[in-house]
Amino acid sequence: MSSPEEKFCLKDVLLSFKSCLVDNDQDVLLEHYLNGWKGLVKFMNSLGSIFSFVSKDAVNKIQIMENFLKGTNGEKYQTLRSMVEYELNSNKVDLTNHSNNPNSGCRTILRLHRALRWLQLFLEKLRTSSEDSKTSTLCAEAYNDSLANFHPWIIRKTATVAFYALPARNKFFEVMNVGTTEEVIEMLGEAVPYASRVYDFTQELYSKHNLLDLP
Ligand code: 1Q0
Repeated sequence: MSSPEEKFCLKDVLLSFKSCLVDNDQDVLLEHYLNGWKGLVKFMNSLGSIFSFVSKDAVNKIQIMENFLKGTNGEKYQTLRSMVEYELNSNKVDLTNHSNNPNSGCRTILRLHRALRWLQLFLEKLRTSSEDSKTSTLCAEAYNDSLANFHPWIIRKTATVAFYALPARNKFFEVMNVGTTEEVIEMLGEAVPYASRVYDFTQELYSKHNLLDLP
């Protein structure tokens, strides 16, 4: 478990996904979006090293995006809309072959975007779960309905085994550091719609540009 100063703050994550939405939900600020993910990774790390294979991948993808933001074309990566426009116009997106440009911003964000769908489903399941619900089951159901469709067998297997190490629902709520169960449920009720709005915008943007299957 993490030390107190590293304690996960659900509210901060919530606010990152809220504050990344701009232009009436018609764009997403990358920096705030990545801050949301960083908060989630902190939480995942506090659950123990069993999820380090997940957090390593997430951190790696966050890092790729931060490098774009800090790079010479950083201003092109301020928002998802500007990133898509820039990368498509400058042929930085490889639509068919992963090897030419393996780490475009578009394909990297797509991986996080798919994971956001898992998060959205998982949080909604947690929010509406009963006291005796098993977090491993809720997590596996959310995973099977989202990310699993994009993962090879070996990752699906590893993830499914790791889910059994998730803390029980009450412990989970406690680690979130929000307050009583009622307060956690209320917070989740606020969090899910923000994550959903970010997800919906990205899905529409990617679908419009045929980017949803980027290798
Ligand atoms: C709390 C439990 C965490 C469970 C996480 C479920 C997701 C399992 C995903 C398994 C990913 C395995 C690692 C590698 C995958 C990559 O192959 C894959 C594709 O990338 P690429 O470059 O090979 O094409 N990568 C991904 O699919 C991205 C996966 C990112 C997952 C990020 C998950 C972050 C989780 C945060 C914990 C949130 C805690 C929830 C409660 C918070 C309340 C607000």
